[in-house]
Amino acid sequence: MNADLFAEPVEALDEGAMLLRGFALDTAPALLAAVRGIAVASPFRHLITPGGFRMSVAMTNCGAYGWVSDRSGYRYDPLDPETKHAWPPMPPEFLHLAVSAAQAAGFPDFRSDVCLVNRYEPGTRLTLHQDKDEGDFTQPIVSVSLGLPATFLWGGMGRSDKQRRIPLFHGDVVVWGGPSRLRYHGVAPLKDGSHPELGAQRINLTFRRAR
Ligand code: MD3
Ligand code: FE
Repeated sequence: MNADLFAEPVEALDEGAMLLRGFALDTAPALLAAVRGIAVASPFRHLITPGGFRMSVAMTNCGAYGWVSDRSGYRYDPLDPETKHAWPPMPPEFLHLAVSAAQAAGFPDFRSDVCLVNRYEPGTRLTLHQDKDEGDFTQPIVSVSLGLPATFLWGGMGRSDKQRRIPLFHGDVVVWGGPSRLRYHGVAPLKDGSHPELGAQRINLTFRRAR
C-alpha cells in the first residue's frame, strides 16, 4: 500500500470528508480476491428494508459484526442471519488499507470492527440516507470504490438539502468523519459499462466502527 500522502491527490470534499483518489489502486486486486472469499462464506444478498422493500444493492459483511436489515429494523449483528455463523474475519489487507486511509485523512485512531461490502449492477442505486446505526460517531467511515464508476450523492444534514454529485472511480477512497459523519448521502443508478477486473459491477467497501 502506498502510504505516502503526497504521492496522491487528496481533496477535502467537506469538513472532515477527504477524497483520496486512487489510494486503493495498488491493493485493489488483493481486495477483490478477498471479497470473493468473503462471498463464499457469507454470500451477497438483497436485504429487506423495515418498510418491506428489497434493496437493489446486494450486501455482505466481514469483521466482528455485520450490518443487516429486515422487517424488524436495522442493526449490527455478530452472526450472519443467512448462515447462522459469525461473519468471515476482516482480511488483514482490508484492515491495513482502512487504517492507513483514515490516518492519511487525519483520523489516527480509527478502529474498524466491520466492513460492509456492497455490490452494484447497472441500474442499482442507493437512496439518500444517513448512517446512524453505529455506536460512536467520533469514529469515521472509510469507503473504497472498486469496478465501474458511480455518481455519489452528497447531501446536507436534512434529507431535502441540495446535493452535490461526486464521481467515484476504481481505487478511490473517501474518509467521512467529523461534521460530515452524519450527512445524508446516496448513490445514483449505476450506468452500464464494463470494468476490466469486475465486468458490469461496482463493489464498495465501507469500514465502520459498529460498537
Ligand atoms: C458519508 N454506501 O453503505 S460509500 C453505505 O457507494 C453507503 O456503496 C455507498 O452509503 C456506496 O451506507 C456510499 C460512501 C459513504 C459511506 C458512508 C457514509 C459516505 C458516507 C457515512 C456518512 C457520510
Ligand atoms: Fe451510507
